[in-house]
Amino acid sequence: MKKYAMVVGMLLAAASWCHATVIGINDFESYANTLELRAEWANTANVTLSLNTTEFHSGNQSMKYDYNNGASPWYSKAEYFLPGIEWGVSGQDWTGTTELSVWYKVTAAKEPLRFVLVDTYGANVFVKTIGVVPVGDWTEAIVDLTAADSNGKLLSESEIARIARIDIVMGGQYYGAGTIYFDDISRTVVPEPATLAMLGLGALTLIRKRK
Ligand SMILES: [Ca+2]
Repeated sequence: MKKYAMVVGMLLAAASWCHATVIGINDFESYANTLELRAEWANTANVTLSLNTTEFHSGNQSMKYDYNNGASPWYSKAEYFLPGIEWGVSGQDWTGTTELSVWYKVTAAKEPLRFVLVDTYGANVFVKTIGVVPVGDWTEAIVDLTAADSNGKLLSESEIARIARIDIVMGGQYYGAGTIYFDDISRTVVPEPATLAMLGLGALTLIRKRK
């Protein structure tokens, strides 16, 4: 019985040790100027991206996103290739990621805000439309990656293990212009119960071998 008490103890220790972890993706503090930001953030024709030092959620800087959807391709998109990925080969392994968090501030509103996760093969594997976000102060958009996206699609285990790009899209619905600032993009990782169960099994195996 002592051994089972030990296993339970180890499980509890593992559970408290494996709490949720927030992993920063981009806080826009590393860029010296707009050119450096644009080297990492590509954009479509209808959006102008710049480093901004007057509006920010953290630190001293954010990304200003000026768009005008009144011309082809009738939407705006900024693409951020995640560090360390090899396009077409391997992405970042986001296994265990439960949510994506992005802070934004709107000073001129017109179009619906949308976040898209793209895998290393260029497929849009998770599309979440937040909607037309109103003018206001800094707001956190939390995208639940464990639930279905705006198309009713769930992220598969293989897709979440090869995330390569985050797209910030202002969808073409009203073909208008607006300005929105972005800061503090992060993701939260929570170990799955299966991981804890595996730890428990591992502990049991160890104890049995010691008999
Ligand atoms: Ca910042």
